[in-house]
Amino acid sequence: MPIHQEIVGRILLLRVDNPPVNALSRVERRGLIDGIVRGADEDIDAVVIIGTGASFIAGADIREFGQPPEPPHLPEVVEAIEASTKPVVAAIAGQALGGGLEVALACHYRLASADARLGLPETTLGLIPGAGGTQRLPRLVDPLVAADMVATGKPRNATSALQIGLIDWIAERPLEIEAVERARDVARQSLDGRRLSEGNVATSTAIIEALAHLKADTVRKSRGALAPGIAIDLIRLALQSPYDAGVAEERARFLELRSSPQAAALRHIFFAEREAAKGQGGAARSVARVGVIGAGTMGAGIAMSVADAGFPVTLIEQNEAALAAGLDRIARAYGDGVARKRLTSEVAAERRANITGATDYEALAQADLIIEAAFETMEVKDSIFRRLDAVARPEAILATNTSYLDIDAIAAVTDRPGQVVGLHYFSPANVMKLLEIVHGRKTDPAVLATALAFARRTGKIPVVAGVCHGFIGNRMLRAYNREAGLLLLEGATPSRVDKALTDFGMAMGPFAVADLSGIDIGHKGRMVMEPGSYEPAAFRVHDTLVSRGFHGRKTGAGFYLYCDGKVEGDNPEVADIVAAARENFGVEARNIDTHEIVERCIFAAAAEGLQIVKEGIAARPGDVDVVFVNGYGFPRHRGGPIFHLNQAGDVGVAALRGYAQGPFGRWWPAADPHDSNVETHPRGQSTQDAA
Ligand code: 3H9
Repeated sequence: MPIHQEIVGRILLLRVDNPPVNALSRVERRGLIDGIVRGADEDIDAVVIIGTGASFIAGADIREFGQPPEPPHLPEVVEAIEASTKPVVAAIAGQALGGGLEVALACHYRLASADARLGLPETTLGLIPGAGGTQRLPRLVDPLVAADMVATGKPRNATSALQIGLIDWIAERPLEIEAVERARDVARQSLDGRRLSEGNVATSTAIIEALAHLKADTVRKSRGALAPGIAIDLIRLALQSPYDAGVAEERARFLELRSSPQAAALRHIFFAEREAAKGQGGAARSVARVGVIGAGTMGAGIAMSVADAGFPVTLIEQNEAALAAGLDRIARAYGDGVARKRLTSEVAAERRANITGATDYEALAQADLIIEAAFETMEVKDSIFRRLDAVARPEAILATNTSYLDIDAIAAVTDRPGQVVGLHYFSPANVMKLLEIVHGRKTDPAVLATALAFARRTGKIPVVAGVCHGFIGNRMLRAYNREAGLLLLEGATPSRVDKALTDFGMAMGPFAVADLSGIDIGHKGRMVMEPGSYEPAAFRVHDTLVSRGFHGRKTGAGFYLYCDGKVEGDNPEVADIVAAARENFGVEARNIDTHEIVERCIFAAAAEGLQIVKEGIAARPGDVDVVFVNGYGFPRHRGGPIFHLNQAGDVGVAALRGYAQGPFGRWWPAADPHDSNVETHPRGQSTQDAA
């Protein structure tokens, strides 16, 4: 039985036992109702709901969302719990998320251990709480706090939960023992005021106005994701309508969203991230000490990311001045985090203290993992890896943060090519979640497993890639940028392309990104590429801008003009440069609609992604989606470029084939989602019926 019943004295313990996270599927829902029925018996004074293992209940079983809902539904379960005539105490260790928190909210008392995390993360899955969460929560905590919790999905720790009134107590003794004692204490007390659905919410015009502001802000930041705004509407409804009306509306909206494409996309990316993080065989070795080479922006960010996870880090620079500048950059970044209230000064000091600077490679002699983040040329990498090979312990793993260079060539300069791996971080490395782990031809499986485990320990979302120019993400980005560049020649403007793509949900448009990162950076990269390995027409405008000194934001002009770092408008020179490029390449300008702009750029990334899978550079399409969502600003609620292409079905495939016939069609790889070599639905997740 997934819900074990046990009687301790006259207290009935209901133990939820559905490893690994005690998600609620049909059997647990049934078991909870049965438990509440048993609790009504005369020999029971009170009921405790507790999880087995490290979690209370991590929510509804997400895997069931692909199938028709089966009774008993969670709303029935929570109503039964709340209606119990005997007090019910939720004893929360670990996660009480989504439906798990809704169960706890239906209980009459909530006791949590210090490690508890309580939240309603449904919006991150394209849903809203569907079992009374939006209606009970604002009857317990400040409605604005409730609105923030449902909109962001961010969980609260036990201390914060106690502060906002979400729980009654933090356990001071072993959870189960204290829960039974608390249940005994409350057993004879009246349940008046303990059933949240019976309570009212104190409201005011000021609160309603604040909710309206929060909603406007949330909708703007959601980039087209629907659930967060709807969740706030439901909190407002809780303030303005009786509980029954609110909960009926919540259920209706939940069912609507459950079968939406956005929910299917977000489930896809949820499972794809977990699949990508799994090992591919090989036992992980332990990593206790880490070295980082290079204290520039990237190296400093990597050092912080590692130090934040509690590892001692030795940061190496070539000389004292460069080292001091790097350590200063790190100190300022932590100071900034404190000023913005992202962390306390104590935590910042602890993390900062994990980083020690040195200029001598001998300081790396004890490191288990050394991550090189130096200048991006083969000569520099070559010399660093030779030196590392000489000083590092024989079992130490040598990693490079290169974004493009050939890891096999880097490994070949060492006597331990099996110990060499790519760890491609994204900037800022202490913030961005994505980490491409690049395995070379000779990388030992244990080294790969260690890199994956290390990535997870440092809070990253890892994806394994094989060696090719740009690995997974930058290779897809090149295809995406190629189409954006060609669209300029064919008649679009930078601002139209950028707007179409940000309206689609991209965090920024490709030309705004080019200006931000420096148009000269891409230009330099192309200069060392094999001639014929990229489309010159697509980047002629970029290259001409660079030759005229327009490198983007840092020079005050690129595709756009800037004043004090803010966009002032289009750069008027671009139109002439585009006209000249058109003439040069014999391209006629035409009217290009928004649909084509988005389709060309996104499908180009998807097609390249499919090709990457076909070549075995990525293991599965889900990995490709995870990379573009977490490293390149692709809207999560669209599931990634390949998922998006799949959702377009036959129309999408026809469009791909059409582009492959177009004037620059030779750049479109032949792979398409119907290709038998590319399994686009890992783990049996269907994109069409996953809702
Ligand atoms: C909901 O509750 C709707 C209700 O409002 C209304 C209903 C009417 N279901 O992440 P991990 C699996 S919506 C099924 O690697 P961690 C996960 O796939 C739900 N499976 O561990 C993985 O499986 P595998 C609201 C789930 O320790 C394994 O558990 N709840 C679920 O890093 C371990 O997961 C959420 O959104 C689930 N709900 O993190 C919570 N959760 O080993 C979603 C996990 O086969 N979950 N699995 O790959 C999480 O945020 C994290 O998993 C958690 C643990 C923090 C719990």
